[in-house]
Order: sequence, then C-alpha cells, then structure tokens
Amino acid sequence: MKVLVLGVDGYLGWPTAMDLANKGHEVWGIDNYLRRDLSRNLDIEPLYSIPNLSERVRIFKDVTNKEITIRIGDLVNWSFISSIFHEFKPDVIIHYAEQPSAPYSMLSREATILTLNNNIQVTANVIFAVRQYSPEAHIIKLGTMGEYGTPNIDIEEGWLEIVHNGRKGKFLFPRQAGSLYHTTKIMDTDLLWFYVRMWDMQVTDLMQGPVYGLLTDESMLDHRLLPIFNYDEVFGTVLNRFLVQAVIGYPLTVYGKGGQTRGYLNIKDTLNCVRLSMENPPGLGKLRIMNQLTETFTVNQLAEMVKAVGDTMGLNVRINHIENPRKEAEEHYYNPKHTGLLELGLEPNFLTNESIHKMLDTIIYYKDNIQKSSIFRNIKW
Ligand code: USQ
Repeated sequence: MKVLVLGVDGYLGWPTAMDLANKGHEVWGIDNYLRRDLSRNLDIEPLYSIPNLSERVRIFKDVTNKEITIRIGDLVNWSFISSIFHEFKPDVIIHYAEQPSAPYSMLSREATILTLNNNIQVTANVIFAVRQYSPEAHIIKLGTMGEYGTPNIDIEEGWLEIVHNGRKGKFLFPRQAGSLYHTTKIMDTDLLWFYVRMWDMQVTDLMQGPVYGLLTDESMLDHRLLPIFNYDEVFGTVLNRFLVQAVIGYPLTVYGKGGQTRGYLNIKDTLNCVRLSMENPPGLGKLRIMNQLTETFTVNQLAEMVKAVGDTMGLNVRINHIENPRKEAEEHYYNPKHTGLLELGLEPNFLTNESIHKMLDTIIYYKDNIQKSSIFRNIKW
C-alpha cells in the first residue's frame, strides 16, 4: 500500500514508518521538526541525539535496503499538504502530526494556542486533502485514552448506547479530558466524525494510552535508528521517565497518591495496532474507534515494578510521592474495554520483569547523557 506517515520524526512516527517500509509498503513520511524545535526552546534533550530525517533514511536504507521518502514541511500549510497528496495519492494516512504533550499544552497561553492551531488545523487539512485527492483513502488517526478521562463507569470502545425516556440511540462515548492537549484530541474526533457523516470518509481513531519502550525490530538492527526518547517532564511518558530516573538514582516521581490508573502499551504494540488497523480497513462512511492499550496499571504499580527490577540490577531505586502538579483524580475507577484490536489479531507484548530489565540495560548505555535538570520542571495546572 501507499502509506503516508504524518509526524514521521516523532517517538511513534519514525518506528511506524520503518516497520511498514520493512514489510514492503511504499512509505512517505512528513514532518516539520516541531517537537525538536519545542524541545530545544525548553532546553530539553532526548536521551541520545537523533540524526535528522535524511540521515535516518540513509541509515535505514544501508541496514535494510528499503526506502522511505521524506518531505519536510508544515501540514498547516495547505499548499504544502495538497502538493504531497497530489503527488503521492496515498491509500492510507497515519496521522501522528500533533503537539503530543499534555504538560506542554498547559505551559502558557502561547503553548495552548500553538497546540490548538497545530492539532486542529492539521486534522482539518488532512480531511480536505483526502477528500480532494484520495477520497477512498483510510485515515488512521492517533487519538488518546485521555479523551474519555477517568469516568466512574466502564469505558466502551468509542460509542455508548443510551436509553432515554424509552428511546434508544448510539453516541460517541462521553469525553472529558484532563488537559488542553487531550481536549484537542476530542476536537479531532469530532471533526473526523462530522466529515465521516458528511462525506463518507473511512477513519480509524485509535484511543491510545501512554506508550513505553525504545526497541522495535528495526531499531534493534542499529541504535542510530532508535526513536526519539524523552524522559523530561514535558515530552516523557511516565514509565519511560521512571526507567531513566532509576538509572541515575533519582527518586521516582510519583505524582500525589499514585493511584492514577491508565492503559499502557509497549511501543512494539503501537506498531502492531497501526498495522492491523491498516490491514483491516473499516469501509467507507465509517468511523471505527478502538482503545489501544494492552494492560492497566496505577502509577504506584509502575514505580514498584521498576524498583523491583532495578534493585536486582544494583540500582537501589527509591520512590518519592511528590505534590501532584496536575489536576487529576488520584484514586478512581478505571475499566476500559479493549477487545477491538485483539479481535483483529493483536498479540500483546506485556510489561514483564524481563522487558523492564532490557529497557534499563539500553538506558544504562546512555546514562552519561541524562540531564537531571529536565526531569522535573513543575508545570502546574
Ligand atoms: N505521572 C506521574 N509521574 C510522572 C509522570 C506522570 O505520576 O513523573 C502520572 C501522571 O500524573 C498521569 C500518568 O502518570 O496520571 C500518565 O502520565 P503521562 O505523562 O505518562 O501521560 P499523559 O500526560 O496522559 O500523556 C501521554 C502522552 C500522550 C498520550 C497519553 C495517553 O504524552 O500523547 O495521549 O499519554 S493517556 O494518558 O491515556 O491519555
């Protein structure tokens, strides 16, 4: 298939592009280095330096003999995105091209406006580009479990049937996000659902939980192919942060009581979920929503698991409950359904002592690069 990966420089975009190219698809990747620019402005560096996209593509070609075509530009710019679609006419669009950080989106008015403008406009441009150049193409959009928040009822996969005054209807599951970033994802879903109804587009919206890990089949071939790996407060996700903290003896930063429960998945499973969605399109006129997670943990459970494995490796891991910089429930009910991707054939890579050990080993290799100062910035909301 002809696959367009939007946001190809990111933590998930680059491994996705390599995975699909390696499996024989024709892959084009687009990025404007937004995340690298924002990180630089905030004095945040990833765990190891990442070659630019042209260089990454050259290394990938040397290692696998497979090609990825890169175009650098801003998808908010209509003439740029329309020229890409006009030339490539993709069968599938994998849309990661968003400002992905909740803390960043809560940093300032400017950061809020940047997040809103980027995320909503890129999604709208993708919709219009598909309509104009590839009306039957399948849009795979990375949403987030954070769209649902933490309701006191079971979380369904996208939809809820409601009986009201004796009549029945099916609606999008109620959404109530905990950050402005997560709110933009709700807005994306609404935009996509509107145009699915108006223009019979076909869309898969993947409600993903926090992802962890760094090794995928391709990045294992050559460390220069590793994804951007952040452990800072802005772009790092919780388990990745804990692993880095464990390696340098920084007490694990559990926010508040640590009962916050989320649905997690290994980076390898993100690739599998996206590929399975691609191989099983929903059909024109459908918005299919699947919850993309493999298991749930509280923050306390994650910290305990990292401590248990770290201690066997002589790391002497400590856990610290610090005042929660976020406004969120710290003890709550959480029961999300996640059968859609399993039914498509997903075989999860669960979090085990062995997988934690492997991730710690890789991080230890880069230990000297870790900047303590970016671990906690206290971005409050
Ligand atoms: N947390 C800690 N200590 C830390 C960092 C986080 O206790 O040092 C807690 C947070 O308060 C939160 C939970 O861990 O309760 C998850 O936080 P996170 O930073 O790993 O994840 P989040 O900000 O929600 O965002 C990440 C990705 C985002 C994706 C989302 C999925 O950055 O792109 O959409 O995970 S979800 O969380 O399900 O909405």
